[in-house]
Amino acid sequence: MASFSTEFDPTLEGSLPPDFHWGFATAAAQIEGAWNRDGRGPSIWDTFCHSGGNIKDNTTVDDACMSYDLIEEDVARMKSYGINAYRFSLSWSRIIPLGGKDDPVNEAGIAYYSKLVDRLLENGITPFLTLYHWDLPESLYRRYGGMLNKARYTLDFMRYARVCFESFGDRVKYWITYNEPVLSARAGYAEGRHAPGHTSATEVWIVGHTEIVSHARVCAMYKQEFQPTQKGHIMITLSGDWCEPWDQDDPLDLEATKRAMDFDIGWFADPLYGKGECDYPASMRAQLGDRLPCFTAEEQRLIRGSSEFYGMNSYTSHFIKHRDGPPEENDAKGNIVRMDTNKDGKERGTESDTPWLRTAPWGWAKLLRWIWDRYQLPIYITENGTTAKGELGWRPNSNDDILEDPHRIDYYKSYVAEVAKASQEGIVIKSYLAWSLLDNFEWALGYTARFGVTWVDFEDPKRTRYTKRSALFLGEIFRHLIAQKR
Ligand code: GBH
Repeated sequence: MASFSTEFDPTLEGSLPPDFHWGFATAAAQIEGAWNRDGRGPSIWDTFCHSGGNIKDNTTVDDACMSYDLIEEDVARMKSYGINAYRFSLSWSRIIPLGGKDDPVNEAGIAYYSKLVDRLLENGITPFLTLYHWDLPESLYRRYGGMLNKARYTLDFMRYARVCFESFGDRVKYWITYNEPVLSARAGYAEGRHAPGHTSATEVWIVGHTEIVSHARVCAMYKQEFQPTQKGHIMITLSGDWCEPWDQDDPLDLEATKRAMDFDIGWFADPLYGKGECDYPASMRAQLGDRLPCFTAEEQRLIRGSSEFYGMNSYTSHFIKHRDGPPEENDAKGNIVRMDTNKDGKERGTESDTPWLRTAPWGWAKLLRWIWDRYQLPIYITENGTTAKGELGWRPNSNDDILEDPHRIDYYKSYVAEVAKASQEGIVIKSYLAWSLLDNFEWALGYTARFGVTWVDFEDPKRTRYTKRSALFLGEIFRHLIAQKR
C-alpha cells in the first residue's frame, strides 16, 4: 500500500485554504503520566482512578502514555506525520499544584510545557492550548467543592489562566478555555461516570454555569491584558453530534430531537453565540425550571461574543426518540433515547469498537451547516476520530510494524471530504484536529478504547509506539486538499 493519492476525489483538490491547520489533539490526563513527579499535585482524575471501581479495566492515569518523558520522540513523530498544528491541554495541578490563586507556581511544570511549545514551533507545528480538559486540581475540590463554588473557583481559574498567558502567550496564539464543558458537567456531576463521580439533579447545572461564566471572565481578561501585545485568539470547544428524529412523522420525536441538540450544544452555544437575549435554550428552562441558574446582566454582557470562534468536537450522529413520561430526576440529555436505527430500519452508520460511536458522515455534513447557519462564525474543528475493532488484541511483529486500520481510514476519508465540500460552499473552517495522536486513557473506559493514529503498547514499560496506516493517510489527504500558498 504505497500511496492513497489515486483514490482522492480530484474535485476536492486545493479546496482548503493555504493557512488551514491540520493535526492531532490530546489531553494531559490522557497521555502525560508522571502524575506525582517534579512537584505535580493530584487532580480529581488521579483520585477517581485511585479510589477503585470507576475505570472499566481498573487502570489509572499514573503513567498513561508517558508523554511527559517522551516529548522529543512524540514531536519527532508529529513531524514525520507532516502535521502543522497540535492541540494539547495543560495540567493545572502541574502548573499550580494546589490550584488556588494564592498557591505557589511549580516552575518545573512551566518548564515542561515551555519546552514542548518550543519543540513544536521549531518543527513548524502551531500549538493550540486547552486550559481545562477535565483534570481539576484535587485540592480545589476538597477546599470548596471546585466548580460548585462559582465565586471562589472563578478567581482561581483566572489566576491559573493568567500564569499560562504570562508563561506561554508570547509563543502560543490559540487558546481554548474549556474542552467540552457539557461533558465534564454531565458525566461528572449528573451521571457519575467521570470524576468526581457525583449523581446529582442540581449540581450539573451549577457546574455548567460556573464553566460558562469563568470562561467568559478569562476571555475578557485575555482580550484586555494580553491580546493587544500577544495577538493571539481565544475560544471554547463544544461537543455535540447531529441528531435526527427516529420517526420523521412523530411530532414528539421532532421535539425530542430539538431538545437533544439544545441540551448537547445549545446549553453553551446559545448563550455564547445565539441571537436575542443571552440565555439558556427555552426547552432547558421548561424541563429544568429553577434548577437552571440565571445570568446576571453583567454575565450576559461578558458571555455573548466572549469566544472568538466556534471550537467544535464531534464524532457521530444519532436517531432520537422521545421518552414517554417525565424525565428521570438527574436527566441531563433532554428526556430522550438515542437509537442506532430509525423507524424504517436505516442504520446510523458502521460500527466502531465503541458502542456510542458509528461512522456517520451524513450527520456531520448537516451539523457543519447547522452550526454555520445558526451561530455564524468561523469553525475550528478541534476533535474528530474513531476507534476500530481488533486493535486491542493486535501485537507488533517488529519495531517498524505498521497497524493496518482501514476502518479508521474510511472514517477519516468520509469526514474530511465533508469538511472540504463545506469549505467549497463557503463555510469558513479553519482547522481539522483529529483525535488522537496516540492511543490513550479513554476516561471511564481506561485503555480499552484506542482512538490513536499511533498504537501504544501499554504492557511495555517504555510505552513503545507504532504507526497506524491512518496517520500516513491523513498526511496524504491533507496535502491533496490544502491549497498551495501563492
Ligand atoms: C471527547 O469526548 C473528549 O474530548 C476526549 O477527551 C475523548 O477521549 C474523546 O472525545 C473520545 O471519546 O452517553 O454512553 O452515549 C467525546 C464526548 C463521549 C460525547 C461519549 C458523547 C456518549 C456516551 N463523547 N458520549 S453515551
